[in-house]
Amino acid sequence: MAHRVLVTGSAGQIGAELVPHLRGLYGSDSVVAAIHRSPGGQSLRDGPLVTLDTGDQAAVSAALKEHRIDTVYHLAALLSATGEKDPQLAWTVNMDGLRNVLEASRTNGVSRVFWPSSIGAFGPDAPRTDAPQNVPLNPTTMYGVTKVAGELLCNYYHGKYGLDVRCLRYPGLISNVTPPGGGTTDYAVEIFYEAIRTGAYTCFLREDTILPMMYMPDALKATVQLMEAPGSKVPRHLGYNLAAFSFSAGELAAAISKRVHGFKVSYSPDSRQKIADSWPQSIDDTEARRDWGWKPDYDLGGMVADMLAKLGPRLRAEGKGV
Ligand code: AKB
Repeated sequence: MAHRVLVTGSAGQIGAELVPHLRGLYGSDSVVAAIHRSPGGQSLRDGPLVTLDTGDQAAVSAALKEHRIDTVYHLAALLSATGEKDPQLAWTVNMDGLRNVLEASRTNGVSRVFWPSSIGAFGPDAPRTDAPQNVPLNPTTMYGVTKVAGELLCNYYHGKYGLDVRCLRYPGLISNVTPPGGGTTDYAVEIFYEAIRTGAYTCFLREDTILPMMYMPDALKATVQLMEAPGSKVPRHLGYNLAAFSFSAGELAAAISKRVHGFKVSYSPDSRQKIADSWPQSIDDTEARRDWGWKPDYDLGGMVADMLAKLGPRLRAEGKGV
């Protein structure tokens, strides 16, 4: 079936790669990239591009109608560290935006919606290792509160209106295209840029901090796989746990040091440490594997090798490599 897709938050870390990926699958004209404040990169301009404030439900509705959208990927959101700096704004952007998108989708005949939940949905009451799918979710950040409430809202729209909303609990995502902003797992991307640019990095988390992570190609694969799975394979409309690998900040630094000689890492934990400490170190994604066949391609070594192979030549060409 031909798709007509809208991606909100297209200039963000996931959107910047999901838009070209979906355009490759469905055709450039079929995927409308929506941006808000940030203009985003050149690749977003290879197809339809609109400016859209998801805080404005009428504007979301109008965009869905004008572009005859049947599938929405609603990615526009604030991340955990930014959310702790301004919890009111995090609630407004993350919750009002989601409600507006769900309501506009159901009233405009959209057939499928994707929404990203996160490991941020977990709190200290979840087991630290292999956090199961169904476990008390008592997050201690506003970001986490919006992720839990958002999952419940998605599930409500499915139960009440039959809107086919699908959600993933992403781990920290690592990519060489668009750096994230305002997240707790951002160190795992910044460290690559600094290894190449300066040969030194000061990490804002402790060396022994272990978090679940994933390389962006796997995140794109999981997202499309979930969205293309037949309804019979997606019984869950709350977030699916999604995992690839876990590592400590020290283990990542060591893996990079093997390939970047003389790389120096120091540790100066800040307020983000408390957020990281409230999240599990690894999560159990058995249900995603069982229901729709999820399996990651990258492990830590594969991710590090590919990040350096892609980012190194690019930054050096820009005159930014050591
Ligand atoms: C963050 O650190 O806030 C995000 C996330 C894990 O949801 N990357």
